Amino acid sequence: MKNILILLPLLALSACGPGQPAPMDVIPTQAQVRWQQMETNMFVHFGPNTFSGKEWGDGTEAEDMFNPTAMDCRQWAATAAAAGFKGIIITAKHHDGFCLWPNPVSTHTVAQSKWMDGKGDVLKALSEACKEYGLKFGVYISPWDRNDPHYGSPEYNDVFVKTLQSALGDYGPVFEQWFDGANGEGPNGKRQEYDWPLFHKTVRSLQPDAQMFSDVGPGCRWVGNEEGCAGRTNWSTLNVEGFSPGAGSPPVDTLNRGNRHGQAWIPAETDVSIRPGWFWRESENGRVKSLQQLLRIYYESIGRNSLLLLNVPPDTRGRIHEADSVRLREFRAALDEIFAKDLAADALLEASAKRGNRYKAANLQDGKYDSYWAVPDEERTPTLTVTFPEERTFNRVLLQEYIPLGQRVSSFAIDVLSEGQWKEIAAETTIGYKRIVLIPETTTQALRIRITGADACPVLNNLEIYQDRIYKDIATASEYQTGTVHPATEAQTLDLGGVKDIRGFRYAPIYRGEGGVITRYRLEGSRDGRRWFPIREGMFGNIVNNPIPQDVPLRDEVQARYLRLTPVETVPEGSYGIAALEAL
Ligand code: FUL
Repeated sequence: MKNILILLPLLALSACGPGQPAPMDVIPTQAQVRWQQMETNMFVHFGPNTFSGKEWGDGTEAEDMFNPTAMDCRQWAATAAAAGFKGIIITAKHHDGFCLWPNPVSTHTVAQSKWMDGKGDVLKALSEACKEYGLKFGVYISPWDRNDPHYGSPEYNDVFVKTLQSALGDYGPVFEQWFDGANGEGPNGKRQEYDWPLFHKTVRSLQPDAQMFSDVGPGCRWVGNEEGCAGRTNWSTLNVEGFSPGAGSPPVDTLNRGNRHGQAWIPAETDVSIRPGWFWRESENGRVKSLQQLLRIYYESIGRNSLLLLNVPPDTRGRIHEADSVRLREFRAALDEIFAKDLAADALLEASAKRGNRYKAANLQDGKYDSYWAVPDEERTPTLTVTFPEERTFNRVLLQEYIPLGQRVSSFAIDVLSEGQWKEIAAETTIGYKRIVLIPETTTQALRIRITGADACPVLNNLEIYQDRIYKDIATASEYQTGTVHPATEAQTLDLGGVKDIRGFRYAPIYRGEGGVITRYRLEGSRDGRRWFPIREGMFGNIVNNPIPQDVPLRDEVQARYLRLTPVETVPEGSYGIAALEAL
């Protein structure tokens, strides 16, 4: 009996060839793998800003401002589930400090509002709706708080820990805790020194499986922009030593691409809004992203080794507006059509190197996550030949690395057989959890995936091939991509041709273009161009991260022929770009 037991492992080894490839030094936790498999989640920005039209509230908003008229979290969950999302993350507390649940350590919450006579609780309603629709539930809780009187003192860290305990302790499992990097001034003008180790410990003790998002993780990282675009090269590993969320984070292009051989497994999450802003506003009902823009985002996030967190902000009723839900249905239908038929499902796969039958190339076609194709340890540049039963036409190649063993491939190429010759049609870098390569439409009977660089023997678990007839490969377009650049000392004057009633104004920086942005401003008006009167001073919320046009409503209508916008602060210092200044 003893002998047989000893022999068994040996027999297993000789029958199946070498064992499982050794993992890389840095690999994901099981919870991180499950998180990555969710692929698309819905972000929900909701709070006082929904009612004020601001992107960043300043914390002085009256609690009664939050008063949804037909609140329905089940409608959000139903919309998310129908769109194929796997989870919802809600702004439980944004920078204005208002809590969407009765947070016992705050006096600026739903409990102080007249909504549902102060008995309402958005986190309770949403967590229950998520459960009903089979979705996971996550929370965004901003450390920056422009309302809390303790902000800017050590006591605030304790208040924030209690806030986390309340939001994470009372509503069941939380799959992701979103920590925003913004760290501005509190109500008394002071900034806070955040106790990150304490915040992390608190989250871990209450929700051990929750992925913590920030610029530098520890669970997952910001992708470095709010446009829905992960790096074409995208490592899930990141160097974190010496960095912190917010101002102390690595440069945005590093966040976008990660670090090869980075110290920790911190994959990218791409957060982007379906509308120009993060919060709902009436004026943007006609500016919901087009199907083509959403498909571009899909390919540049999910298709580039990132999760997609698509923001769909509810309106003042507390419902997802029809303009957004219709677009989401179109998006789902398009994805279903594009990915309906895997043209590689019945192809013959032949690998240039073999690691025994257990790791055969056909594992790439079996639809099982944990069964993969692997080659011998010393083999770094294997080739996989894919032969179809007959000629096929396609334009997408989808590859997946088996990330529980780490991210290994650093470059690969795709060749197609054309008149008896192999012709290279794509040369790319990383693969990661999922990579979708957009290639020109090709008709052929065979193609070849050539791994051209890897840090350890490549291990892939999936190959699929598709023909996408919907996405047109648009360039990212914006109406505000051109403009002029001015020294920060120069004001902008707008002449409306005659005295008009003005209810607000729009400043548009040069989107993805030259020049910096105005972050703080002074606005004045004049009827004759000589005598000027002050209208307001303010700050453009979130404009550095998301340089979209800023519409600023005025509290009281003014009559003026001229408007003058003077920069008070620009980022970077010294100059700013302007694509438009308009009266609303
Ligand atoms: C940013 C915030 O400042 C924005 O308002 C928004 O919540 C976005 C998702 O994160 O850092």
